[in-house]
Amino acid sequence: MARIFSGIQPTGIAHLGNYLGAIRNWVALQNGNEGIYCLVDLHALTVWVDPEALRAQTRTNAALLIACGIDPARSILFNQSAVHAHARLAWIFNCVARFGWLNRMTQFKDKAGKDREAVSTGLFVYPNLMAADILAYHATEVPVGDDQSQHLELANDIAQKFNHDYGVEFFPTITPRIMKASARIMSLRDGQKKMSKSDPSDQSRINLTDSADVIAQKIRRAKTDPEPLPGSEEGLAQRPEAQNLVGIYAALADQTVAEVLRRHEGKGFGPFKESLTELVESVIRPIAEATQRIEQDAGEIDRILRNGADRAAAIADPIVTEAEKIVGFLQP
Ligand code: AQP
Repeated sequence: MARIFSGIQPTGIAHLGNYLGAIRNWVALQNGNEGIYCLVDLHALTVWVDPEALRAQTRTNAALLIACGIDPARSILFNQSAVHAHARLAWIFNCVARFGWLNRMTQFKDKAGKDREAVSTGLFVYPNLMAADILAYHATEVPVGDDQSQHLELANDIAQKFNHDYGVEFFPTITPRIMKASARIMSLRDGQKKMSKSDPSDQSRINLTDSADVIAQKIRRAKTDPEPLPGSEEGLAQRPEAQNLVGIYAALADQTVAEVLRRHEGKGFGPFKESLTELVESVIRPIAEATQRIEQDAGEIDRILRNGADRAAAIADPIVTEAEKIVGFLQP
């Protein structure tokens, strides 16, 4: 039985990319593993977020995860700030990780853009906190989208350097679990950019709480090209938007891209988008309805998260206390 850790930022509402790249995988991995799933509100603070919105989005995303199939009786579901071990270990990792390592992180470059001087220092050390999230549990399996691969490599570098510097074999090696087929779902407005909660255009993503009408409208307006669908994958080269829509279809239908193309070869995007809309709606409708139901009892969501935090702390506190002993903190 492996210990799995993964997290999602409550910076907005989880979208189809989060679902296909991560959440769907988390649900499946609950069988036969110990799942620890976290609403990473400390990470959310690395860019400005309104406090009331952060609280509300933390509850909504908790409801969404439960609606998607995360079972809080089996898995541990909690919000990161409620377990202090994350911040304690992150500080130690801030002192282990090297500035140059963080400087190479492409997510930082993308998010900071041209105005590096003005972004929070939290955004820069984000990967150290992510390493702490995982290693505070000695988790070894991390199911994430492909966009997080570089951060996981860095987490392993940090673990190794800690072990080496202090002459211990304390932190284990992390294995990323990346579902290649749906690892990177792209924006509906720009096939070169990943679908993201923080994209200013709501038209760029399908939120897991979107109504059928909104889904239909977003897919109808999704950027495409004038060519019909090709019969094989080579025909999708240099057509990022077409590739993205076919990829979403394949991931949701549990088919290969080749199978989807065989079935839709020669069709224009009008009819293909209609089939895709039906498929997306059939997956999202039950999730959105269950989320609405669960959200009506905010007290129950808070109880679930409190209970999850207690269970998480029971695992992480002794591990982080041991790390603190290793680095030489006096524990009177
Ligand atoms: N477009 C995507 N395709 C596949 N997987 C994705 N993930 C995110 N976007 C895609 C995966 O979802 C998990 C949770 O992501 P996150 O909330 O921690 O942060 P993120 O990767 O930065 O996602 P967003 O939506 O782009 O959030 P914002 O805009 O707040 O930064 C991760 O496993 C991620 O790989």
